[in-house]
Amino acid sequence: RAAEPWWKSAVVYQIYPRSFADSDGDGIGDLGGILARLDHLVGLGVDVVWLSPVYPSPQDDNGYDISDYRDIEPMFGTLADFDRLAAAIHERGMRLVMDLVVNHTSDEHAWFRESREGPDSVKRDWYWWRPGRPERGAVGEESAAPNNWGSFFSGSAWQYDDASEEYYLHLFSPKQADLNWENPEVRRAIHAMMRWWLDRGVDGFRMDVINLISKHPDLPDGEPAGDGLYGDGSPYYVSGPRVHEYLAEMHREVFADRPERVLTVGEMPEVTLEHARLFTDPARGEVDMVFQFEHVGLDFGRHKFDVRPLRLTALKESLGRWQTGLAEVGWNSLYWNNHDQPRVVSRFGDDGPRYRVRSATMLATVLHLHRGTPYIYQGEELGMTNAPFASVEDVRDIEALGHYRQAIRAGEDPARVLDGLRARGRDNARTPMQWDTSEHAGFTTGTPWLPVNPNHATINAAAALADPESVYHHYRRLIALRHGEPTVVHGDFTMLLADDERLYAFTRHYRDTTLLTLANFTGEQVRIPADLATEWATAPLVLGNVGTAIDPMTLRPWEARVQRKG
Ligand code: ISL
Repeated sequence: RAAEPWWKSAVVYQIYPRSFADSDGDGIGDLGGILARLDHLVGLGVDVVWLSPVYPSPQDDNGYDISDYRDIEPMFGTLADFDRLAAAIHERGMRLVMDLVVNHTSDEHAWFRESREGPDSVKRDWYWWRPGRPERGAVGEESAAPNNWGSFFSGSAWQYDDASEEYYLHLFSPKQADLNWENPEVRRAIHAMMRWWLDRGVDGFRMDVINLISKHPDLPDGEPAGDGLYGDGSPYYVSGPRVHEYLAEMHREVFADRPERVLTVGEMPEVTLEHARLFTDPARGEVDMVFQFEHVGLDFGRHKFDVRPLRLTALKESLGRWQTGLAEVGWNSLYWNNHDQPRVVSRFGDDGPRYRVRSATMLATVLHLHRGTPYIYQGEELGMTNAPFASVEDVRDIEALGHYRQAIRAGEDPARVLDGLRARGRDNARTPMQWDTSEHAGFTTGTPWLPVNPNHATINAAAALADPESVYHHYRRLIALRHGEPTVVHGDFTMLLADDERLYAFTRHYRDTTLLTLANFTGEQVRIPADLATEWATAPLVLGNVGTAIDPMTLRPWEARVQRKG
């Protein structure tokens, strides 16, 4: 196993800088704030810090709209602050992974400004400019757009530019213009930028929507989607025609001949297991692992804001299939949360006072005992919950606001649309980190850009550190277990009780050791099926969330346990 890459036994911690810690009182988190809080991560025991984007940006999508790839957003600090932070992370034995957002740039990026100068600009072809279709409507209107694709943030995926009388493609907001990867100069500029960051000492990249970078060059209309307002362009850009070629080229140009082994993780909405196997097959040299979205889409109705209950059997079928599918070739990333997802304890657990800690630690146990690299999103280790947004006035996220406007225009009931935002809106993940009981939870001395969750009076890092039974200490124990027990890293995976709607059970096996993970996804006591109970009755407890006295026949509400044989 000596040749195994370091990231197979690593745990990654994601920081969303604007909501982590504010060092200068402007109400927005920054690099100085992160530096001052590194001990929190050291105590937890994580190996890698991933920073969501800290580059200069108009912040239309909180930094996922980058206007300069080689600098730091002034609100977050300077390049010198960045170098200090990187050095401090390295001194503590951790690594640093940067977000890489290269499907699109800000419309304020110098490349786009130049591209926008007109059809003769040498950078015109760096983006997707197309004339309108006058036969469909008045040029300049959405109806005459080059095709019928809708954007991820509602509305058309095309923005009209008056000066040149053409439209440009934006799969996300109009301020996030899609780069044209067909153009080799675009790819070379991105590779050079990536090498520049690696030379500065970063240890890897989390690649934003990297499976969307290759578009079918004809940009064909899509079939009517969802509410029928726009066409679904995804067949023409999800894992598009040249994406594997582009990632293999990037690997050759940026990563292949560097002395150090870096981490590359591709964020890939709608990626299939079949493509993921190709993306992560080491022999192909594309990326180390992908973020897939299947398990966080099982409770969607017509769309993400249309809330349906999760069926546990569906979750097990999905995660189990990914475990098996990437067992021989490739590697999984494991996550419940990130800055785009609602808080998992509110979504799949119970965030009420009685069972919040129990259900959060149960969910953590299940995830961290799977095979793959776990990602912890800031505040998840405290069992932070969704936020109580009183009205749409409290919502900041561009995706949620776009959906709200579109749904109201389509005649939906505002109260119900707001319920959807409360359950699924991305701001749930973006309320400030809860450090202590002080006014703004120790996040800032100013006014936070998004209000702190009032429950910081009880849910906060200071309280969690002081309580050995807290969610924080449970995460710490799970991370230590992964570092000390090779079965958690390397063991093969077998799902048990696949048809059970209440219990999640699986084993991991490596050499002479088998670990059983058994978890109750309900707030009721549940009997363990007799043969499983008998088989494991005397196996010692490695880790659990209800103390050390386990009942071999039943699981208490939201109980999780890991037992060992061999
Ligand atoms: O948030 C989502 C769930 O509805 C997705 O549509 C999300 O936009 C998608 O997963 C891509 O996410 C990434 O790229 C976006 C950015 O807004 C997200 O924050 C980022 O994680 C565009 O850069």
